[in-house]
Amino acid sequence: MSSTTERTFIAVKPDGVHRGLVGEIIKRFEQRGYKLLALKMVQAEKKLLEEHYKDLAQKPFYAGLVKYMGSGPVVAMVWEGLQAVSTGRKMLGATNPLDSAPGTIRGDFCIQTGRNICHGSDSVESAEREIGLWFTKEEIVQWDHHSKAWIYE
Ligand code: IDP
Ligand code: MG
Repeated sequence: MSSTTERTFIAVKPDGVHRGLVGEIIKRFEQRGYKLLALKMVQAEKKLLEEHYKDLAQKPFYAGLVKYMGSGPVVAMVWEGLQAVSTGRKMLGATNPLDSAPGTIRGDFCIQTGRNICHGSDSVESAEREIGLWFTKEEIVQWDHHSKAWIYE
């Protein structure tokens, strides 16, 4: 299987921020070897959250999900590297933390689907859409400019 460099949108949800897990989640992506391209703490507007989760608009938990995501600040990030989308999802674990393998972020730190502490894009296309929703172009660093002095390939 070929590996491609991808960008993914990862967010620490309000419960993850509240519980002091921002550093832990960042650490795992850094340690794995992904590059941090953008990072900010946001008290998200309802409109942004509704747009972010628009594919779930028909689900019974949608209103609660938008409320949960707006209940406090979110730490929004863009990470880049080989297969960042699918590997990011593996690192987060299953949506229902009770099904998340130990060793994954959700599998190590939570037990409820409705309070599962982190978000990760589920495809390259949704990553692109989500990055565009949460960040302006100027907020995303261009590591290319520094690559000669940088450790990554
Ligand atoms: P994902 O976050 O693993 O991609 P999605 O199916 O995209 O999972 O759902 C988005 C988020 O909506 C979940 O992370 C979780 O916070 C919430 N969610 C999903 N299913 C339920 C549910 O059955 N009850 C309550 N919240 C849910
Ligand atoms: Mg999803």
